[in-house]
Amino acid sequence: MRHVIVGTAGHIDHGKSAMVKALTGTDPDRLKGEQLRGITIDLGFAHLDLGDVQVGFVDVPGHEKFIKNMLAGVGGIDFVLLVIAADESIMPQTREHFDICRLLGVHTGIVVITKTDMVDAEMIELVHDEVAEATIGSFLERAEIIPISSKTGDGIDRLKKAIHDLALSTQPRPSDRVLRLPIDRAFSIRGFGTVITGTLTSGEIQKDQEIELIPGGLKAKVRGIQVHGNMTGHAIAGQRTAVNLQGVDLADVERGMVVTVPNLFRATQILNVHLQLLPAAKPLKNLIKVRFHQGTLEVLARVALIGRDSLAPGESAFAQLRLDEPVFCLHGDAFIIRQFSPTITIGGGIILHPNPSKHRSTDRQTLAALQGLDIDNLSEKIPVLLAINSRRAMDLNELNSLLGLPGPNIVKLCSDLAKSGKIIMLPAPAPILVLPPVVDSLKKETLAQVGDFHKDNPLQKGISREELRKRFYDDLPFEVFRYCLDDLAEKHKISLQEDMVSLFGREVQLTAEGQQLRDRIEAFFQKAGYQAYQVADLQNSITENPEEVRRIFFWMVKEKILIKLSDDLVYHRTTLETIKQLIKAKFAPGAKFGVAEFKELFDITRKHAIPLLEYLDREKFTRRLGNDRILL
Ligand SMILES: Nc1nc2c(ncn2[C@@H]2O[C@H](COP(=O)(O)OP(=O)(O)OP(=O)(O)O)[C@@H](O)[C@H]2O)c(=O)[nH]1
Ligand SMILES: [Mg+2]
Repeated sequence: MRHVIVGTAGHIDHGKSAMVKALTGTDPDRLKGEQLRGITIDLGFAHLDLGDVQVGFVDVPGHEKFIKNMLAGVGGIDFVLLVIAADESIMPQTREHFDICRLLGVHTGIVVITKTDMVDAEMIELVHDEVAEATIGSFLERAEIIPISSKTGDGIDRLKKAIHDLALSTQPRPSDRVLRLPIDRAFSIRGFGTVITGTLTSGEIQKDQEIELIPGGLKAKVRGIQVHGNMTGHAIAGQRTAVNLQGVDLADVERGMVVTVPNLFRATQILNVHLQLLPAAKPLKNLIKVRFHQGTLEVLARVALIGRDSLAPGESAFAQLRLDEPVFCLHGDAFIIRQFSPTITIGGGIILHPNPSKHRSTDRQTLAALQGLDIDNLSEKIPVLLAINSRRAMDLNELNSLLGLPGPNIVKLCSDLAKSGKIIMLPAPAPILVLPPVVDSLKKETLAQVGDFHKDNPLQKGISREELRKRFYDDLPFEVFRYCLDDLAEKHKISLQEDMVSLFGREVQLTAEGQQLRDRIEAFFQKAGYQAYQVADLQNSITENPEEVRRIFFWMVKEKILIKLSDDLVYHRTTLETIKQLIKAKFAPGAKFGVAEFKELFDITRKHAIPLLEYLDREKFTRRLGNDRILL
């Protein structure tokens, strides 16, 4: 079963709505004003069942004042029926609608010549020739041209068959995109609450799923779904869909918002685009204000041309659009711009970056980046998107908020890129993506920093990890820091010990004078033996250069040459070793001894004995049991 959305296009009064009614039996002009005035004001919808093809019609208004509404409908169509009345032939909105379809990337359609009952055969022939000429070089160049009369029913069956055949021969919509349903109508039904409708342009929607409305970020639950008037559990891309939302008020929903999956996308106000100016437009000046249309939304925007002051008719260029309000767009979306006043369509194009960073890049850099994104191959764009990101790493969700691919697809794309070495992908709840040159320069900076630290602090084993991280990796996920350190350690560039980072193979270096002091301090504590000294004793004993003595003393404590049991109790490590050996010689494992015995054995006071015994307990050499110790 194929589902297609077919849009009408064409000048006012050329018979678009009459044609839809002749095809489907449904009058798409549903508003009172429309029926009274005989013109279409807003979008109309109808459904045609052609067996293996289900067609949803989006009927648009032809009046130039309502092009805004036409644009809200044309965004989601698979192909167009360009309607031209036989008695008037090509008129201004015929051209404008045709241009809009071209700019939005509509790639196929059918030309319908209506009102054939009002003219003779020769006239139809003439219109036929005009159409053939006007479509040369466009997506409609090879389109069927079908004359019909909605009044007599002439040609309607032929048109149905053409729609059926074209539906089957057009590419199905890519299913590899996440849910997007740009809202074109919102209303409230008593007993149900808020209902929105729109063309499901990508992905699918399920009953009971949670959705988010962007912009605004409102969350809601899908209470029910209708496709062509029938309740259903889910709807897929290419279907006209009505969704009953639970948890939002009608006042919070409007045309232009998009229904999508929760917690992935953000609205944006700056877009980097490739912009094409129509040949019939006036030259476009830099920073001019325009009306921006994408999906079902319209906002005012300023066009900042990149690297040029103006754009000539028919030309194309890269530009930045600065929008008055936030919108939800993705890389690859097509858009239209219309002149601020009078409102006529002047151009359109493709969004290349929906959320460019605000940092100042030169025009040259921006141009190069945009050229890198203006290509077909999706996987080649990913390193470009990483490179132009203002931060040095991105997580997978952040990347995907620009692309909108389903989870498994984006993971596969990135894993393949990582395998070929084009990016580095680090495991994390949302994998972290970083470019190899970024990691290379981080590692370089890290090595230089560790080296400098050694120079400035010869007595310290190394720089603390945290200090290093803060200095170079503060804006980066922890995974990147760990990856760089682990990689440097693996390559024997650095050593990692506890929380210290040092250059590989580096020993603590003392000057000759420092070495001498170190020896004297060591001798001092060795001489003390079991009668431990205090730090103050040391300062009284070695009086010159107290600052250096302190530094070396603390370094020796860190190196565990000296063991500090408390502020006034410092032992040389060999003394503590001797104590252990003597206890072992005197007692068998499991034997008990008391504080008195211990004091006696080493001829020390209680003041020293207790901290020493507690130290031995901590070392798991002894275990306390009441007032006694058990040798382990
Ligand atoms: N004789 C004849 N009249 C037609 C035919 N198709 C449409 N009309 C008449 O032309 C007028 C306009 O038709 P619509 O279908 O409303 O035209 P439209 O293109 O939808 O107009 P807008 O939506 O306002 O742009 C109506 O009065 C129709 O009855 C046709 O094939 N033959
Ligand atoms: Mg109409």
